[in-house]
Amino acid sequence: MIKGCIFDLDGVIVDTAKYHFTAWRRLGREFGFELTEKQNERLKGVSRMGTLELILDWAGIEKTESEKFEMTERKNVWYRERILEMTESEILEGVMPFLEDLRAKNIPFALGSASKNSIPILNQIGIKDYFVDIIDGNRTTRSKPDPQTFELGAEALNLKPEECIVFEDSQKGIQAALSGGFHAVGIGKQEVLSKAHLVIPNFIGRTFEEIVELL
Ligand code: B16
Ligand code: MG
Repeated sequence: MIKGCIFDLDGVIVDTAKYHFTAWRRLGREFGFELTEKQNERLKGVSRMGTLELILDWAGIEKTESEKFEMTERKNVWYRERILEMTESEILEGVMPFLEDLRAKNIPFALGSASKNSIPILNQIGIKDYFVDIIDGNRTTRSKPDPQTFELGAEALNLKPEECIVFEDSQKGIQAALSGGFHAVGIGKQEVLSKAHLVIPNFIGRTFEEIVELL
């Protein structure tokens, strides 16, 4: 029986992928690399350092550990400048009614994100206190596709993986949910997230019961 939910943040609750993209492209341009939208797709759900390493690899550039650290810090300053301007109007359509539906039915839910900026983002959009717990990149030691993020989420909800639905927009996140034994719902395109148990384009008009029935 499904008793709780775990939500990814970027791409599920808000569309911060576009802000990550702008900041990574700015960094790439410093060493003559032009990041494309298509490459950005592959960065979804990947940790900050993992993202830089992929970009350097695509650009054919090598950097020392301390240079890489400095680069990720700089990118994060640009990214944070943008997210600190976010407002609740940036919550993706359909998300608030869905969260309210869960609350009305006493279905507990947690956040399960790779981002180390999840708390400032949730504060900006005013929904931090909706979550039983916030599992993010500051609390995990293994990145998606490892299931650790969602396992900690289930623990916080006091539920087993098979009692939780994970909502994810990235292939790595879906992989993480599946390997942890969760019900995996993809938010986005069927062709991108085909491994998920169910794919929906967004939360508009959805209820918890309807999703459970479709699984
Ligand atoms: P930060 P999610 C992920 O968030 C993003 O999808 C990914 O693009 C980003 O690199 C990662 O967070 C780390 O973010 O630099 O803020 O720590 O989709 O798992 O909510
Ligand atoms: Mg995501």
